[in-house]
Amino acid sequence: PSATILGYPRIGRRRELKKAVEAYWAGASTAAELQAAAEQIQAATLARLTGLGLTERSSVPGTFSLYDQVLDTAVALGAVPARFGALHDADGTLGVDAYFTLARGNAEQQPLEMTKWFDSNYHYLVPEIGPETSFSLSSERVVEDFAFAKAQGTLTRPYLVGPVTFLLLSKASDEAPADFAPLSRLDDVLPVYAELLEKLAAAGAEWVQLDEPALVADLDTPALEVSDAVERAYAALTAPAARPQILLSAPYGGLGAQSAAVAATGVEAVALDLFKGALPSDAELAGFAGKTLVAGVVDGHNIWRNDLAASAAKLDALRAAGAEHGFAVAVSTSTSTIHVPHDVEEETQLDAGLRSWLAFADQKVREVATLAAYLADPASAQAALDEATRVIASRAQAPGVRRPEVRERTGALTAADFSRSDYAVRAAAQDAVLNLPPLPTTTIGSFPQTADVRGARARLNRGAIDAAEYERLMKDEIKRVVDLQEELGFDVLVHGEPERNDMVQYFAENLDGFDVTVHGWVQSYGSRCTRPSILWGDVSRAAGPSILWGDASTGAPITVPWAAYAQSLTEKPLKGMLTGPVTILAWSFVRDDQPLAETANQVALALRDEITDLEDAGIKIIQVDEPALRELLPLRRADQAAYLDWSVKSFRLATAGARDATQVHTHLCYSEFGVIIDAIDGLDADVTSIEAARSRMEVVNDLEAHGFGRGVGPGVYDIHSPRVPSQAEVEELLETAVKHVPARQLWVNPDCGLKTRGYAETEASLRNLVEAAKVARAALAKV
Ligand code: THG
Ligand code: ZN
Repeated sequence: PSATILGYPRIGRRRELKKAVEAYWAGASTAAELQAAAEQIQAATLARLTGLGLTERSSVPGTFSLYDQVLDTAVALGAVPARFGALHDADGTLGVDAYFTLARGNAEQQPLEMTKWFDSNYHYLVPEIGPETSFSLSSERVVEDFAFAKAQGTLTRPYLVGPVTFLLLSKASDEAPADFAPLSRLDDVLPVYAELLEKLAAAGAEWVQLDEPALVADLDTPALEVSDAVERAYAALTAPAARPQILLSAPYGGLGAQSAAVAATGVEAVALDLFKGALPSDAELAGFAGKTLVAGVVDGHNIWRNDLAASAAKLDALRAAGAEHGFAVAVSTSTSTIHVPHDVEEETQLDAGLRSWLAFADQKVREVATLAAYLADPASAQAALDEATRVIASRAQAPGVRRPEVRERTGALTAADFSRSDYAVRAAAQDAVLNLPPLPTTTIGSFPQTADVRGARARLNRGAIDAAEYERLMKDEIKRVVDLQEELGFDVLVHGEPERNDMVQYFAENLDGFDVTVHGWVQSYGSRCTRPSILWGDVSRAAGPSILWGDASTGAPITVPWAAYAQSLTEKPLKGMLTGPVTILAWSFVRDDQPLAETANQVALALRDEITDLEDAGIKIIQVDEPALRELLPLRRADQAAYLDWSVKSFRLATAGARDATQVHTHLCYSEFGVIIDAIDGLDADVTSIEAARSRMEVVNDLEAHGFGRGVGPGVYDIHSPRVPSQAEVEELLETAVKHVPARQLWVNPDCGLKTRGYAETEASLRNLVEAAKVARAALAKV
């Protein structure tokens, strides 16, 4: 095909998939009803994509999934970890219940681990592969989905995670020896892939898409080993006579050193990310002779309208190279459009100007079609190119995009704005004010969001209650949460964040330069979605409801009234809660017209203003969460230092205005702390809480090796599961922790916020946590 996209949202325009799978899990619908819902979504997608211009055979990607594409591939290969026992049906297949057991766990087994898909906010399930894993074709769902689409009149291009990426993203199983690498099983998965390709060909598939994003990242496996795997994998997969043609896709960046290996394969087409990655050199392009080069010039990962003229220039260069070297050129998105919402047209509440700057998945399909028309006949697309140029120019001039008062502040920053006093000075000032016991106990910030709390927000939004009533309901909830923490015996309290829908969207709604969507859901994992905000202009806190409240450059307080109310209920220190600049950027759609560092500093200054106001309201501890610090880490090692520099600086800019006596906390979620521990240290927070329970406190080894010198709270229980940890279990983890980290540095807290948990298990878990801390404290006193 001359125009395609690498993938399309699967959740449904109104999150129909979420509703269907959650109903099935709840026992409220049957497997047949779930299948019918899945088919309805697929049929709607086929109609939509063909209607938008993907009319050629094999141009519509078959990227539907009930939960996750990596899980789909694992299940197709039959790669079930031994710890789950026998999940296969008698006929050797893995059915929908086995599939969801791997995704969600069962009474005995934790689910497959979840982790971030490349540098996106999408999470995939991590396959567990060992020498004992047996591979056999165990699900033909991809063939069935193809047959369904064919019956609807569309010949799709079925999708699988490619074998090299599949194994590189897998982790070693519990049974595997210490030095085992899943990639060593390559030769064993290839026959199953080949069998599946053969079945797809038999069903009528002319093309298949094998996704190999691992080729654009620097992973632990040496590049030469990866190249060798690519060569072996695609030699095997291209050998059979009866197979579909293969499109190897390499989204999320340039192929770099793997370009030659990919070019040397016998695949018929290669999709390159030419939005994030550079145009290949002429020598690299020469390697694609005889293939189709699918040019990913339309960004699949962000929502800005494509600069069609710039894309056309790239296509011109490729067409010329293709004529010389003998390859064809087609047009695509750079990545799957799973990262963006369905359709800008749904967002009728947005300003028409802003809407014209945006392209969600459906608009991107049109852009791809336009650029394919350009390739065929440049004159036919000229009007569309000119229109895009005009809109992008108008965006640059629009009010709010560049505000002098914001730019003056970032322009005037000096080194002093990024640093606090020495830690020793701060620690002494904080000790004098806070008077905390050893091993102080706290939580990460959010408490369970009850149906009542969410219901109150929904009623406020549809006008059923007024702001005063909403405030009263939220204050009731805050009082309940504060009283509960007092009763449990916590040392540092939180207000529980009932007023926040999402830790990023809440701030976006209160900052100038952002807008939020109504239907802009994007899958985060499984049935869970987020609605990323749009950061389109210069950022500062918005003016308050009255002109007496806040001014033009520093705006009105956002969190202060809630925090101050909660502090008024207790003698204990109450922790103010903010979301850090890097996380606000990572979980929003961020403007692409200036460096991220500049945008991050603007957000940081708004947070800095908020910290000053929290201090003035009597808040003595302020936590600035950065769970996404690891997420934006560039995939190429060469780019990582520059990222860590600006991201760490923006956190420091947000927090360095705090007084010495104000204790600054931060919280980070994902593991692999070894990788970014220098950056964590560079944040210079007084206290850092981190996820540790699932890895049995392994992180304390990293902290010890690094000589981490400030406060640290390695999480003592995993909040991602409803399981209640026993007091003895928490005591044991604390015993481990004090062996590696000096006790005076240690805090006791759960792994993460409690928002998604229920109250019953939360109360029981927190009670055990506090009691265990008391025992550990008594043991310290004896030494
Ligand atoms: N906020 C945002 N992005 C995130 C997280 C977040 N990315 C990483 C991580 N946290 C992802 N985790 C979740 C956890 C729960 C949900 C979504 C992402 C979730 N969503 C609700 C749902 O799908 O039903 C909808 C939430 C809502 O109503 O606003 O439960 O915390 N931005
Ligand atoms: Zn967390």
